[in-house]
Amino acid sequence: MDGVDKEKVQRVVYEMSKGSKYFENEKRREALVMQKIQHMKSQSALLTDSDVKNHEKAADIKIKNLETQRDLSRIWMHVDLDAFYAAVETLENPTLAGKPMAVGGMSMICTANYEARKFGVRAAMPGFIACRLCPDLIFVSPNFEKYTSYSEKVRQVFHDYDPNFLARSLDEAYLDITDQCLSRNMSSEEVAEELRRRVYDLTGLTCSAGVAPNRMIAKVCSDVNKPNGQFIVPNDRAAVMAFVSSLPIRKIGGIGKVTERILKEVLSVSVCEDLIDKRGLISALFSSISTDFFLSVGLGIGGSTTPVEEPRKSLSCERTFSEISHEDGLFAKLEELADNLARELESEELQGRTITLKLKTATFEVRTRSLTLPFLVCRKEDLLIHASKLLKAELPLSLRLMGLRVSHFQGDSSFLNQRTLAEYFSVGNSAGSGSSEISLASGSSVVPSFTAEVSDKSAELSQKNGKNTDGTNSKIRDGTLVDCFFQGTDSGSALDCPPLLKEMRWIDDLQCSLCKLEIPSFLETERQEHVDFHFAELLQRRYADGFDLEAGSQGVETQTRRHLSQPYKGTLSKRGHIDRAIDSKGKRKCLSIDAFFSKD
Ligand code: DCP
Ligand code: MG
Repeated sequence: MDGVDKEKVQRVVYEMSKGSKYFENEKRREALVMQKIQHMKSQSALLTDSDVKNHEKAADIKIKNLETQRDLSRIWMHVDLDAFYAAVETLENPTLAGKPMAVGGMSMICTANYEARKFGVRAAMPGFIACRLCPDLIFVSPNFEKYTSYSEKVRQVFHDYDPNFLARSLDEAYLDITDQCLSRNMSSEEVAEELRRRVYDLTGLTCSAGVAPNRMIAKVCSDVNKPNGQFIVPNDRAAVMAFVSSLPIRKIGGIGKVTERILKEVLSVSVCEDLIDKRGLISALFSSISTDFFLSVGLGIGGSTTPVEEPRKSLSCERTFSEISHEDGLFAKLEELADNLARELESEELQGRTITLKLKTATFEVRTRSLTLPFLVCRKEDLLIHASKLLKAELPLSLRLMGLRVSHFQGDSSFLNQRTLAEYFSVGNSAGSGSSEISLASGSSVVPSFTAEVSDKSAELSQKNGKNTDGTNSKIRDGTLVDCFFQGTDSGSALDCPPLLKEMRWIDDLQCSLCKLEIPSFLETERQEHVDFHFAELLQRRYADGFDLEAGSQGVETQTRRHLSQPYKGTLSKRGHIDRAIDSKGKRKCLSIDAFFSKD
């Protein structure tokens, strides 16, 4: 973005997206981030100097441990092709060379060449905004077959340098070049130059490379001299520390826009070195896993051994499209996905039990809906039957993305440990008032519920921070639909909560206790959506099971309605009541999850 008039770009993007659904969604997200920042600031204000000192000591122990894991024996290279899709299109049509062009359409751009980037045009920008920024912009429609075929050629070269190279996408990969350097008595710089030349000779594409003792730093390095360049951090602790000391935290994979803002605004952390300086506060305010991650970033320590290849856990495909709300159109998309996925399952000889439907609505809300079958499926027809049920339950809908995933393949028995929602309900319902606890079968890894009385300040702080007094993490994120529920009770006590969601927590700050899905804590939006999903699912099922959310005859359900209708005004429906959906046999129909989600 050097030389780009950033102010102009920001102004144009703001003016052209103002009032759009995307813009409204961004505003909602912004409000949540602000809420999170305020919450963390108030947590921070509660800390005494001695609290911080104690946390610093704990962080110092972690740092000592991390240092023992520092490995300077391997040489990693990260390679990333330059303006990949755009470069392929230019090779196929040389008249595009030197002219600003983008791959994509008016609704979204996949990438732009470097000439267009000078105007501020970039990936994931709507094409109509790109046109305003660069009126001469040429659009080319994407052709994924072409990109896959070029990627295969590039991978042939990668294979010669590291047969176990780790491909991260069509245009990037990590290679362990230690053996190349040793056996051919070449420096890492020479190996990188040779590899880049060979990629160019074979395909006509340029790429950039980064070399470092671990993958985290190598990835940052490949961006330093992009395009068509390389950058090396030698295998030496001092060199690594010097490189990360002034490195902006945002350059690190895993630190996105939201984490960057939280670290900046709450802790005044902007470069990696600050993560070590602020280790006491970081340890006090973040989970153990996040603290470990931030400290290893500050020390420049990343993965240096080739990960053992795990058997595939799932197979999926998804499509982004311009808004579709017509039922036929939505089911046609689903059929297309089922067809595609069935072919891939067939080619990999896989069959799975769990089908997951991912939906991104026109208002940019992402939802996932799953069902686990008692038998294996792989045929298009089977996928379609079950996925259609999931889609049907969501109608009416207006979508811009749909995805389909199959998981729990033959041989994967992890789903057997999962309790179904029905089981939770049966235990919960037998408790009547919802005051009893449900203990999960998986035992010690499941942390205790957070119903314990909080007596002192540090315990309160830990509790708010998602940590139990024993240091384990339990609380689900703040600012979620569930939070409204927890905090909205008259007594303010978590004891009034219904049993299902009292039991929902992030095991080891990673895994959802209800469905075992793993979502790291820094993926905050995804976590929030996941919690909201379980909560809506609970309400939907309860309603379908015959509980009356309105009559107030069931204690728990009365609470449900009261608390949902507080911060999420109109949650139950914009008309202020739930439709009494009765089918032709006089049975209550399952309400769309939308009924519980619709916001004013
Ligand atoms: N891509 C996409 N949508 C995005 C980002 C990328 O479809 N939001 C596609 C198009 C890119 C390709 O993936 O060409 C590789 O992504 P990169 O982030 O590596 O971007 P480029 O290779 O285009 O550019 P760079 O030179 O910055 O690597
Ligand atoms: Mg690239």
